[in-house]
Amino acid sequence: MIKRFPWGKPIETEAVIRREAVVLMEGLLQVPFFSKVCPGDGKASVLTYDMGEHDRIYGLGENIRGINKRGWLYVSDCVDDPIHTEARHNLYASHNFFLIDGRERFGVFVDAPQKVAFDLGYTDRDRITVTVDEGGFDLYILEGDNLRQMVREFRQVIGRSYIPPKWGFGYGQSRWGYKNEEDIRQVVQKHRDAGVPLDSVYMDIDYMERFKDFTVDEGKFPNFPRFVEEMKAQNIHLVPIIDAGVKIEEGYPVYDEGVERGYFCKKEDGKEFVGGVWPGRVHFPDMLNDDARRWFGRKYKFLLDQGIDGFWNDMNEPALFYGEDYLQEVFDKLEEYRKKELDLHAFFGMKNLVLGLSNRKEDYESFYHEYKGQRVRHDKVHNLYGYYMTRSAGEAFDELEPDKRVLMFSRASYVGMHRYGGVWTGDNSSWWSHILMNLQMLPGLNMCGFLYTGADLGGFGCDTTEDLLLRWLQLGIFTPLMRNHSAMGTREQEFYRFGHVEDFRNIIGLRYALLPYLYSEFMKAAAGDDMMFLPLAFVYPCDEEAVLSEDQLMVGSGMMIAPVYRQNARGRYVYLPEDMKLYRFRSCADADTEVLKAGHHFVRAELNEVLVFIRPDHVIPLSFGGRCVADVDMSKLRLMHFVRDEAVYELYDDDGYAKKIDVEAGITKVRVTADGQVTAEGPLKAEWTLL
Ligand code: MIG
Repeated sequence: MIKRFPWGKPIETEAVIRREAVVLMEGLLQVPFFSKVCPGDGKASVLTYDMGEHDRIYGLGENIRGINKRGWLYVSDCVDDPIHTEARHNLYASHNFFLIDGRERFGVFVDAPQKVAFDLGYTDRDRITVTVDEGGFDLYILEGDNLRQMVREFRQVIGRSYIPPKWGFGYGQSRWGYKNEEDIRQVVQKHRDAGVPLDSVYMDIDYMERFKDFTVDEGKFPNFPRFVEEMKAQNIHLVPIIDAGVKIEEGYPVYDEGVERGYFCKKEDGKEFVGGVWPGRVHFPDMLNDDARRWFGRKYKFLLDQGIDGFWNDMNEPALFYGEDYLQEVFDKLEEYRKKELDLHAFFGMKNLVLGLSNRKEDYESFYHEYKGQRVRHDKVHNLYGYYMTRSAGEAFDELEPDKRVLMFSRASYVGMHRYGGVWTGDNSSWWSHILMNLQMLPGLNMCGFLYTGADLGGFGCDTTEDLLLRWLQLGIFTPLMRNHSAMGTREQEFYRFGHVEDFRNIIGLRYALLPYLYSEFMKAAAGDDMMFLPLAFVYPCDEEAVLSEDQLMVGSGMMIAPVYRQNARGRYVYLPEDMKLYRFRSCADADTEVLKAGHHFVRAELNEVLVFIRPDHVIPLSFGGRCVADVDMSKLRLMHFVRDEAVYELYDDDGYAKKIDVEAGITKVRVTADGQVTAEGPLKAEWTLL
């Protein structure tokens, strides 16, 4: 059961959309579990909970550190900061839902669009302190005895997760710096020539005319619709980026209309707030204002009309290189420094002045939204901005493309946005530790409704290496969003920059072999408000070693993964909570298998080998691969199997586009008996072989 404890006048976020399924409680003072509740009137509110020594905490979505989040201070305050070290407190998202399991078991969702701090045993290792910045909020408390079931209950009230088109499960190649059609053609050609599958190429900010949203630079793309066609003919989807800030430039229709209709965020004095981002000076569309949101969403039509069917929304924390008013102050102050002797204090004062220009608190406090008929200062709703930008697109797609799914994922997000798009996890780095971070984030994201998600494979910042990319892909082949992306100025990291083409062909090819399973598991999770990536703790709650596992995950119903994330490793330790069958893949056509007993094992995995573990009495469908998602032949399927008695797999499939989903109707039941008999019942007519 979920109970809601409102405090003050919460700002409606529309994260929870099934209010009727939640029991409304009177006030905060009745809140169970928390030992101290200090609802702040005009100041921050504080809740504290005393943990048992070995209580574990799961959730908080996109955040650094472990699957068990205990022992750190996490802050919900969406920010664009590309250095994701373990010292960080906040990233691009605010996902305020977590579960505690141990002496007691309960769930907490702090529905508050302002800043919220989760001190989970940071100040005092046995205490949780949740601090909500000034303002009202809704506190939701869930009780239950099964973690996965509790997540489902939460997910039911926040609404169904976004579902991408099936091609969105294909491999995507991206790089900040592809200049024009020719660059993109080359990327595609090189994949096709080498037999490395590919479904999409991403277009970063350079495709635009001077970084203006909803424009295409004609110098670089002389006939864009024709180019989109040319790519489609090769089964390649182009996916352009859209940034939050709108360039200030007279004669640019998005700017002109926005000013004329009053759709940009304004300051106290009624003038539009001016910030600096890639296009130079920009205004921020008021995504929280219904009319402005509808207006901005309709702008995506410009690209949809040219054949585009996927987008990524960036810079929507919103990122702010500088606020113009403050920039002027800084210039003035620098003039003063010119006259000073730069001693220790003066020098650092000057330096910090410039460093402090970006994403500055006072700037976020200086502009307003028109939200549900009220004027609301930005910092009070800061964490909703990316959510509402993506919502603006999602709502427009429902009108413009009622029958066809459009690919959409965002950088900034809040719970609720999961209904409109997925997320990628932002500017990670080419560090080995970030493979593990990618893995550890997945269950938390799923808990908060974000199923369509993935990291920049190979790492965004810094220089990658071939082995790092290979190892990262070995995790990436399981994530719904599988995209290789990197920053301008870093080492190029398309597969063909490296020597071992075959390894890339095999690993990426394996993704396409796994597609029937991954798509089926994703769709069932979305339709059933379930998780696709689970901590072992959620499946084996009574097995202490499983509960403590931080570097393995369950993927769907029958599979466990344990990727290698250390350089020069030739294998790794894996814990098996029960007997499992290991498939060690070198390609989608070449695997050796071995049944391993429950317990600890050192499992070999060379740089070209992927480990997949199957639970007893489970089977997993595999295709023969393909050069793109459309190529994958669902009429010839193989089965990975570990059958002692009997296994039944419910394989869901559909056309990959329809927005209306009927899971029951799309399921084919595949039954395998211990003696290897395969029977199938359902819409899919396939030839089955055992692998
Ligand atoms: O400030 O568009 O996270 O994926 O390549 C950098 C350029 C802006 C940040 C995104 C990244 C993208 C980059 N953008």
